[in-house]
Amino acid sequence: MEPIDEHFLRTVEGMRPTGGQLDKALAAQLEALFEAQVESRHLDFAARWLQQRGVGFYTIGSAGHESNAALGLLSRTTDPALLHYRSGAFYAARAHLDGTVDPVRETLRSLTGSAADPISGGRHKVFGHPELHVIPQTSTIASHLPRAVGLGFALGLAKLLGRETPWPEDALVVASFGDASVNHSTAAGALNAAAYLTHVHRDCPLLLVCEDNGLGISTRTPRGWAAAVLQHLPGIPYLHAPGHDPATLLETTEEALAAVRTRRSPVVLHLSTVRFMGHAGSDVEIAYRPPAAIQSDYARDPLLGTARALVESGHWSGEAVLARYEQVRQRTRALAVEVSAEPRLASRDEVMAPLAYPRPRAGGTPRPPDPRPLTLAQAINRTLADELADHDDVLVFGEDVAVKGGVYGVTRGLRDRFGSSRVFDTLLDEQTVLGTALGTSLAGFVPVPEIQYLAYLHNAEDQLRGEAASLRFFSNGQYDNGMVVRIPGLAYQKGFGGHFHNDNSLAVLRDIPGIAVAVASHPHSAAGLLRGCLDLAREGRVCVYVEPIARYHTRDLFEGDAGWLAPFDGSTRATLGDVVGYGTGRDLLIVTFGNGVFMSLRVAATLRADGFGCTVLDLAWVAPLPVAALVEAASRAAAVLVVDETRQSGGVSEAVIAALVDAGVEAPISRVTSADSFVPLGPAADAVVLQENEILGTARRALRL
Ligand SMILES: Cc1ncc(C[n+]2csc(CCOP(=O)(O)OP(=O)(O)O)c2C)c(N)n1
Ligand SMILES: [Mg+2]
Repeated sequence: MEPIDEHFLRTVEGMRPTGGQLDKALAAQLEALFEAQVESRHLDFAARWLQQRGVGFYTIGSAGHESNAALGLLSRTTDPALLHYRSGAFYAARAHLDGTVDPVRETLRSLTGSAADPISGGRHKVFGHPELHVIPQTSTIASHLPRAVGLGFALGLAKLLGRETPWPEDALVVASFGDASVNHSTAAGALNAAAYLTHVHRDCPLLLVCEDNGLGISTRTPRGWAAAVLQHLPGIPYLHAPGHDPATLLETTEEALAAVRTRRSPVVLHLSTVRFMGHAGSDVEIAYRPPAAIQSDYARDPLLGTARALVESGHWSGEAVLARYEQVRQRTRALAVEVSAEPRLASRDEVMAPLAYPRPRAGGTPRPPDPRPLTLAQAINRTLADELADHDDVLVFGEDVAVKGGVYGVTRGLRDRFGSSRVFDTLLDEQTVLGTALGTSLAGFVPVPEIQYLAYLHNAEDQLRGEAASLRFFSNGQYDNGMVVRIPGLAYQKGFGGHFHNDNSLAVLRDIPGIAVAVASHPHSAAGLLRGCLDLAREGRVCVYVEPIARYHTRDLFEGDAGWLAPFDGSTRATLGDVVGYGTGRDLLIVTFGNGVFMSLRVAATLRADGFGCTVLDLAWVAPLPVAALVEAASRAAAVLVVDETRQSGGVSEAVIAALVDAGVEAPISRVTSADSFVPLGPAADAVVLQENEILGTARRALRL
C-alpha cells in the first residue's frame, strides 16, 4: 500500500465533527469534489498496479493535485479545456457534470492503451474527450499554451465577426500547467501574448491555471518564484487558492471563472498543490528530497482537506468517507482488470488510421483567366484575395503581413480589402503566430499564418510538429487543426541577407507525419497549388506552402522573355500527387522544385540546343512526394537527374532517389544539390548553394557527354 493511501485511512479514522454546519450548496459541491478526487486518487494507484502487471503504460499521476476538481466542477462542460497531465480529478468532475462519460473506465482505457480509449483510441495517455470539450495535450510541457491563447483570441474574434464556433458565445478557455513549466519560453511567450491581447483590448477569455507543487521532477522551484512571475503579467489579474482548503478553493475558483467569463480577458489562478508518489512511477523521490519534506506534504492532501470539511461539519461520518473511498478502490480495480483485457491497436494501418485524410473537395468560385501577366508574388496575392473573398472563414496573419503587406508585398492590399479582423499583424513571436493558427482553426476558421522567413520557423517548430501535426493522431481523428502556413524562404537572393534570409533546408518539414508541404515555383502553377493547400486545410490537414523569395518578383527566364510571368489562372486547384511537367524530351528527366525549376528550365534550353530532349518535372509537393507521377515520368526517360537546391544531407533528393529505387526505376539516376553548409553573405553564397553551371555539368555527365 502506498504511504499516502495509508495516511489517508489513518487520518480519516481520527476525524470527528467539530460543530458548525455546511450550507446545502457547499455540501453538494464538497460531495462532488470528493467523488472526483477519490476517483482520481484510485486511478493513480491503479496505474501503478497495472504497470507492475505489464498491462499499464503510464504512471504520471494526479495525486496531490486533486484540487483541480474544483475547476472541473465549476467550469462548464462547454468551456474548452487544455489540461496539465495531472488533471485526473478535473476530468472526473467534468465527466460527472456531463453525466454520460465514466471517467474511471475511460482513464483506465487510456492508461492501458485500449483501442476503446475515447480520445486517442489507444495511441497515448492523454486527458481528452470531444463531448467534454477537453482537447488532448501532448507530453511537451507548456506547448499547449500558445494554442490556448489562440483559442481564447478565436472566441473573441468569432464574436466580433458574428461567426459561430463549436462553443457558446460566453464560453471561456481553461488552460493548466505546472510551476516549473512557467519557466519555459513557450509558456513565457504565451503569457506575454495573453497580456498583450489584454493591453490592446482584444477579447481572450482564458483562465490560466498554474498548479504549483514546487517541483519540476527533481528540481525545486524557488519559493515565491511562480507567484512573482504570475503576479506581474501586465493587465492580468492574479488569484491564489490553497488546494487543500476546499471552501476557499471553491470560492476562489468561482471568482476566477466569473472574472474571465464577464471580462472576456485572461485571469491567472495560482493553485498551491503537492505532489505525491514522485514525478512518475519510475521516479525515486527519496533520492532528491528529504523524507521529512515528503511527509510534511501529507498534511496538504487535497483529498484529506475535502474529507475533513465533510466530517468536521458533521455532514458525513468518517466511516461514510472511508466506505466511499473503499468502494471506489474496488470499482477501479475491477474496471482495471476488465479494461486491460480490451483489444489494443495492432497493425500499422490501425495505428496510422488518423493520418489518412478524406479526399478534399474543391472549394471556391472558379474565375475566368486573366490574361494580364503576373509575377509569382502577384499570383499568390491574387489567390489569397480570391480565397478571402470566397470564404469568410479564411484568416491571413503574421508579422508585418497587414499594414505593410508583407516584407515582399505578397499580402499587400488584403487588409484594406478584407479588414483588420481577417488580415492582421501579430506580435513578433513565431510560437504565437502558430498558436493563433492552432486556436483559430479549432474554432472553425481556416488560418493562413505566415512565418516571415524559413529560418524562423525553427523558433516555433514544435507548434507545427508537436502540436498541429499530432492533434489528429492523438485524438483518433476527432480533432483537426487544418491550416496553410505560408513560409517565404530558400536562397538565391544575390548574396543579400546571409543564412537567415536564405535558409534552404526543408528537412524539418518533410519528416512530420501527415503534413503536406508544397513549394511554389512559377506563377502559372502557384495559384492552383495554394488553392490545393487551402482545400486540404479545409479537410483538417496541416499544410506548409513554401514560397521561393528569389522568384517573387522575377519576370524573365531568359533576358527580356517575360518567361517568369503568367496570366492569372483563376480556377485550377491542385491535389496531392499532381506535378507540373515542362517539355516532353526523353533523353533526360530533370526532377526538381522551387528555384530548381527556374535553373533547370534554363539548363534544359541549353541541352536542347545541344540536341538533347529534356523534361523538367516540378514536384510541387515535397511531402508527401508525388511518387506515382514521378515514377511514371522516370520510367519514360533514358536518365534521371534530381536538381535539389536544399542540402546534400537531409535534402529532398534523398527521398526522390529512394522513391525511384523503391519503384525499381531502371534509368541511371544522379543528383546535384547545395552543400551541407549555412549560407554566407555576399558572393560567397554561390559557393554553397546549387548553381546553374553545376546542374549543366551534372546533366551532361548524365547524358554521357
Ligand atoms: C519541453 C519539455 N521539456 C522537458 C520535459 C520533461 N518533463 C516532463 S515533466 C517535467 C517537469 C514539469 O514540472 P512542472 O511544470 O512543475 O509540472 P509537475 O510535473 O510538477 O506537475 C519535465 C522536465 C517535457 N515534458 N517537455
Ligand atoms: Mg511542479
